[in-house]
Amino acid sequence: MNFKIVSDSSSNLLDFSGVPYTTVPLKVITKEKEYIDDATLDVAAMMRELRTVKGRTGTSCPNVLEWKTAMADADAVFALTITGNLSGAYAAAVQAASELLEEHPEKRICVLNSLSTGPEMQLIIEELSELIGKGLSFDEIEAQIRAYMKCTHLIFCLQSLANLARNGRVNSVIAKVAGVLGIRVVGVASAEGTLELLHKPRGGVKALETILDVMRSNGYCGGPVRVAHCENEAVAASLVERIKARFGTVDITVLPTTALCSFYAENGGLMVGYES
Ligand code: X90
Repeated sequence: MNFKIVSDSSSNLLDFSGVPYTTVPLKVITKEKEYIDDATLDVAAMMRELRTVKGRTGTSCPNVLEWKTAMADADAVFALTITGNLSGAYAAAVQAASELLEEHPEKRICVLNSLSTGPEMQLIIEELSELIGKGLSFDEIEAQIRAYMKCTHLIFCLQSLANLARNGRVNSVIAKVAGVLGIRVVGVASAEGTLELLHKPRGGVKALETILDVMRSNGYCGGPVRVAHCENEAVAASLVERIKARFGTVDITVLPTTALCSFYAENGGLMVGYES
């Protein structure tokens, strides 16, 4: 069987070696322009331009045809999407798989709703790649990855929820009542794949300590960690140091967010994927 992993671009992982891999891009949309979340985009330039843009800005998910095209050249596909509760990406991928399977019943396609995004998706992609590398059957890989996904988590720290609230991805009434539109907030991807706001830490150091506390109380004990940051390399590095200081040698890597996560996490945003 020739296997392939297809992810939408909210994983921030536009390239991945070792196994056939493609991303299908989400888009960031302004009145004048569409930014396609792929490896050719200059994300820093997009973020600069967005600061001066007037009028509505939003995003759109990959369509059925884009998913189908990405899935078409393999016999066995694992497709991973951003949470289906905040985006149409999962529904489009499911539709693409069902159309492809109708045309090619011999194919195997498994569409996985991450109920999350960013670095939690990165962990799932890396695990899929390992399972494929072990030479397991399609069904075994599917069973193992679904089990693995039960113990991966996402925690985030954002300096602004403005784009999330404006686009209806976080309840803006709750955001206002909680008083979090102007200040730093720590939250997690809930079991339903929505944003759950947990804390309003005062100060950057407190925010990092809060992330560590939440991870630990949620069962983290030294497994792999994937960090993504939006123009916040120094604080991401400081989080890595703190995790190592508390847990010792940890397999931990840091990536910048690409377009979709940059748009919603906004400047200063941190996202952390980990295993419990
Ligand atoms: O379909 C679309 O247009 C995309 C909509 C995406 C909406 C949410 C993206 C959130 C990105 C923010 C912090 C982590 C949130 C975790 C949610 C489960 C990053």
